[in-house]
Amino acid sequence: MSECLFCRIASGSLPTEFVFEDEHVVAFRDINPAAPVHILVVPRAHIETVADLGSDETGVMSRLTAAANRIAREAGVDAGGYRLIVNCGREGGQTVFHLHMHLLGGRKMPELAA
Ligand code: DGP
Repeated sequence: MSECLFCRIASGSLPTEFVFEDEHVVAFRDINPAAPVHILVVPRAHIETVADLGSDETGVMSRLTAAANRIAREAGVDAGGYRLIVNCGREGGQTVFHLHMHLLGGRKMPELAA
């Protein structure tokens, strides 16, 4: 059995309600939400970080973005706007080492610090 948390969620071995799923991607609510809408969009394939994507794997990010845009529309945050974040590595704030995109919406996001 995979020890990776998001592999276990994606495979269904750790029961989690999906807000979206298809052949390549699953999406579910963040356990520690930082906004009224805080969804994690995750490839089913185990890729540790965005830095591990090869030049022939850019489709992975396209799929995550397309899913996030669709979920944002369904959650009703598309008109007001939302934030998509991919943390990479420890100094990038990544804590779960399975590539994922955060979709944050439903409140005004602060400007990024310089
Ligand atoms: P990051 O720091 O970018 O690696 O984001 C990891 C996110 O994963 C963090 O916001 C909390 C969330 N998270 C951690 N464990 C679980 C879990 O078991 N279930 C869910 N739904 N989210 C989790």
